[in-house]
Amino acid sequence: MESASPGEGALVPRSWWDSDAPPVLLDGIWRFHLSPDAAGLTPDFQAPAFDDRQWDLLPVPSMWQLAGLPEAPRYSPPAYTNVIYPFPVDPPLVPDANPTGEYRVSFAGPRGWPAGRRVLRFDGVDSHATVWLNGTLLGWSTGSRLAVEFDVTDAMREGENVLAVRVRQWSAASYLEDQDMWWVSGIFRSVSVLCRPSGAPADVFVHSDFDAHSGTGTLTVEATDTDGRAIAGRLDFPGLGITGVDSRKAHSVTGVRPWTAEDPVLYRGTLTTDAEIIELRVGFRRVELRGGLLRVNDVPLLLRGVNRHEWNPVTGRTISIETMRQDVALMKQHNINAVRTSHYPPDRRFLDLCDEWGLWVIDECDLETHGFSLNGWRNNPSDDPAWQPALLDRMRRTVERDKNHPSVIMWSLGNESGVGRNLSAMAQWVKSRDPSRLVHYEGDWDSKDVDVYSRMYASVDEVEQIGLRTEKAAATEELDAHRRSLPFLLCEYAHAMGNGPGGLGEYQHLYQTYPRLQGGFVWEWLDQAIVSRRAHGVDFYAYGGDFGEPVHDGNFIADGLLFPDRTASPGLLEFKKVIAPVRLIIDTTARSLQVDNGYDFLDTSGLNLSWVIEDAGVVLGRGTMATPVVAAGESVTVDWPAELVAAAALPTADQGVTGLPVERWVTVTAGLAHEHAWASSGHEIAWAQARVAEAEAELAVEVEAAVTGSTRGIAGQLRRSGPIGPVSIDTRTGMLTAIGDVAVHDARVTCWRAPTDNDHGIPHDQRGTGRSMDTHWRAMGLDRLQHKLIDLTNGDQESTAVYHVGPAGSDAHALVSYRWARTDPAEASLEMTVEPPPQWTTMPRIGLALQLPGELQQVDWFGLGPGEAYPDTATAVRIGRYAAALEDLQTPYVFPQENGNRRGVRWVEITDGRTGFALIGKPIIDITLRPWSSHSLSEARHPHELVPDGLLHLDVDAALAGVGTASCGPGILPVYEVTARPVTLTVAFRAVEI
Ligand code: IPT
Repeated sequence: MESASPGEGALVPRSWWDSDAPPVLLDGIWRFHLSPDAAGLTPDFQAPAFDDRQWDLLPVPSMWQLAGLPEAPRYSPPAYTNVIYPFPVDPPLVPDANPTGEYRVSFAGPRGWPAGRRVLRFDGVDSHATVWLNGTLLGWSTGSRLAVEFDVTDAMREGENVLAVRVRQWSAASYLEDQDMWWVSGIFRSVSVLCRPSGAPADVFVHSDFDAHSGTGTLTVEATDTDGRAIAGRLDFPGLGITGVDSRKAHSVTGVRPWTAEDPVLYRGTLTTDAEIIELRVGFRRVELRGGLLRVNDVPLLLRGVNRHEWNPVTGRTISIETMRQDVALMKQHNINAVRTSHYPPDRRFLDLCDEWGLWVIDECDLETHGFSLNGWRNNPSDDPAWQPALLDRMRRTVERDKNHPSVIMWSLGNESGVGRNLSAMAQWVKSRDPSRLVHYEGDWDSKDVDVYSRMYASVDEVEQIGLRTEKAAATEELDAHRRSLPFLLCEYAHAMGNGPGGLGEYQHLYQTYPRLQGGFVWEWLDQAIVSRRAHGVDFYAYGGDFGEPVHDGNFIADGLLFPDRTASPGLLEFKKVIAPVRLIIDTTARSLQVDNGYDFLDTSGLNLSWVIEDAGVVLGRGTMATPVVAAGESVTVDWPAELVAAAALPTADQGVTGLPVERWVTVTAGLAHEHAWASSGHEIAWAQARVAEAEAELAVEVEAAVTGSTRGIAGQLRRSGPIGPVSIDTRTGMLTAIGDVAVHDARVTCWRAPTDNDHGIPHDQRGTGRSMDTHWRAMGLDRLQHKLIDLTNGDQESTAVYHVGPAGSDAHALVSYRWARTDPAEASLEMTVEPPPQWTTMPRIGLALQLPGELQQVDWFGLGPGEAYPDTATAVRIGRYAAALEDLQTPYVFPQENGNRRGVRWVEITDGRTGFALIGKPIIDITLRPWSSHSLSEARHPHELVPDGLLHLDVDAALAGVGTASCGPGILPVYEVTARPVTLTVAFRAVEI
């Protein structure tokens, strides 16, 4: 348990296959007992006669720390740390307090199996397992996410068998498994007993090469016995015209359809040996590094990837085939074409799905020693010869299990494990065992052992330098020359924690500009939270610290493109749009559409184009248009169909809403022409919008009779409020007190937001202060501004108030003027000019915050939508007319933070269903509406702590900062910052009745 050895007694690792010698699954309800430490271990529990009837029942597979949840952990609690080990770094020793699960199950030995070896297989046990069958010690194993098999030919009986497994949470191997994830344990993947008939192969290695020039596929199926000698067999692949051929020879097939992630063609066949019929699924493709580029079938790839941990908020790393299907389908639906299995090989069935539905895979070894970095990398197992067998064992088990998956194009040595000889040894072993794929590892920036230069969270500027090949040199000339010959990948970028990631488009632009930049993998796919329950019955998503861990990394575990329940976050929608494989460019002058095909292999014949043209959401016409067949990488321009040209020339549609601005927009959509396993026909892949100049210049703007209305506010306000058009202004302060009948409270400038996870992070690029935005903004006092009236003019139908606005203790203040004027009888406009002091350098927002009656819950707007958007996350939203209830305008980030901004708003109506008011941007505004204040939002630690306070909090912004990715990576790009420059918000108000 405290030895650097990988284990004892296991069989040589091999590839997985389905055969006519089917497994007996031992998954089900087992007996379980947890001991908190060595003293509590059960003597002789492995003896078949041991009476386990008092023990608990626990499902296998499962993770014991999640048992009892959501109420409370029944055994030991889950714990989350990122880099830091949750135990003293004293390798190979681990703490005495070592939660240990003892498992027992009895099963009937299968009858009628052919003669041969019997094998007990564990697909995943976290982290250290000692295994007995019928009291006989079979051995022990580590490598939590790696399969292990034991020979049970002698130990297994035909009648009743008793399997006993002791699973320790901590072992020497824990030092190799410091991935950024929950520390949870148990037999968490399937357990089975297999028959390996006498004379059947011990391993099968399928080589399926493809020559893109000749279109010829070459199939070689290498079946070997336990000594590595070739076994004779017969190959049958009806789809390839191969019947009954000798499997030991290479078979060339002309005219095969190659496998790509875009068109994952698999040929099904069998390998028949004297002892077993093995089912094979073959994809023909050639992965190579040529001309400094990663190519498949000769074509350089552009990877639009994500990092995927295996996680389910209820079952942890035990996940069902349905969840795997859901993940692959969601990835495909969102234009993702690649996955890095961070940071361990996934359940093998996930790779089957990647083969079938098409994803490029970087299969990563189960290795991370990141916590050694906190101790100056002293004693890092990556460079200590004592650990070499363990590291090689992990690499070997990764490659051997997964080597027959066409989707796997790269092997990754692991993650964040520093540098060292053992990593070099792993790379060398991989290259000799499987030269048909590339080797990846990020942790050694000199890239000496690898075939791709890989980095994480590099800034846009640095990535551009790499694209231009003007990056800083590697450690030696030789290493530098090698690295410059390599393509570049961001194996992690765009940290999807909370609101964000911002700035995806800038990276995508670089990938599309510089051939050396072959794409990247967003960190990460899913928020890894745990469903937990508060005493009063409220379920919530728990993160680090919620289980009382003394050392933890808080909500850094909730950093995915999917929320924990696998619904898409705004970040995923943004990613889908940014990486869309097809780009549509609408030319409203030429009445044409340009179709740029960014697929690597496919032409556009799998897509259907359709269009719709609208006046502020009122549809003037819609239809389809013929899709030009554009080859991969090419571009074609076609004319609009006559119906679209005609619709574009129609007079302005009646809005049913008076006086609000109308714009005409055309939207073109590319959807799937056919049904796929992962999406139905019509599923949207790409879209574009453009504003069409209206044929009729005249907009029907009928101004209704003056609506000044009376106010509902307190008497004093009423008396002293002077109506300006539909609004009432306090004549003592120059501040808004009512819009029509709607009382307004505290309408004043705001320059602050509830910090996002990214606002909490210190930008890696260290631009500016080296502090987080949150620290900076609070130091400036932007969260606690006070007003001092300097000048007030009350005129007839207008009012101007000038204020100094600054925080306590500081002599820096903004000069803010509120200028109200009647624009017409029904409309009043505000021009708020804010001149921030130079000391405020960079700010989250400049806008007007209003508090309104809480009954105003219905929101109807014309602008970008339907989802939230910030300046650097505004690609996925489109112009339209949208309606939403207040609660649906809140984005449920696992950690509460600024969210829900609606951008590019032309006008918005906010009502209680009958009356309310409209805001009209001059020309556009950002709006956020919440049932609580930004201050409450910034105090809450979980969404359920947020309670509506009876008011509607509305922010109307003239300037809003982007979100960036500083939670792990670069900060907000300069172009998306709000700098201390004068800003004017111009907005008109109307009272409305529905
Ligand atoms: C990087 C890790 O590789 C990944 O596992 C995860 O922790 C991610 O960061 C942040 O969520 S390492 C980081 C120090 C750059």
